[in-house]
Amino acid sequence: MILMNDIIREGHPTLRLKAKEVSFPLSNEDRQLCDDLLEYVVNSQDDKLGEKYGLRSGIGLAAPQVNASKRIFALHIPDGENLLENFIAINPKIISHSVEKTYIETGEGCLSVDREVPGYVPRYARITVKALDKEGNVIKKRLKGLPAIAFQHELDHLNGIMFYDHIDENAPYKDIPGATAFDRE
Ligand code: SB7
Ligand code: NI
Repeated sequence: MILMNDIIREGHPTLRLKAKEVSFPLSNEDRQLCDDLLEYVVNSQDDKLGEKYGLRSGIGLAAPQVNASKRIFALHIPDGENLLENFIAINPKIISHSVEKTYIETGEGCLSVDREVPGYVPRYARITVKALDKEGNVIKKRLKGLPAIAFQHELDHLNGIMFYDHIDENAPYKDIPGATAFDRE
């Protein structure tokens, strides 16, 4: 089971690597990694289990964050629409995106970053994505809102990119041309 101590923090070199594609059929090790990532995001959003195991709540977790440089992440976004609930993405890709951008009004956070970094993180407002599931089936989805933002945050982790790389240091709350704010609340 993944606990906070298993999550590497900024400064660890693995977070800056381009993670490796996963091959199929999945090894037992990769299968376990998928399940562990998903278990973390689900448990961390459960008040009781989160408290019991001391988990910081997160809607997503990428393999590099547990020091496994592989193209895998898990997302659990209970939003009624059911688009990214209990979702595991292997070798994920954005196949097309809107011109329009979006950003979370209150900024982003990261389980690998133990500080608040203020500022807008520009993301594509709408994306069409492809990924493989554990059996190697191709999953294709159109995402907007928080699911689209979270998918881009996790995909960045597979490419060694941190959310604050996107923030304008000199003007963190500068207007982003062509962007509509997304209100998480
Ligand atoms: C805000 C938070 C996340 C994604 C998008 C906006 C996920 C935070 C947890 N993670 O560090 C996952 O990489
Ligand atoms: Ni993160």
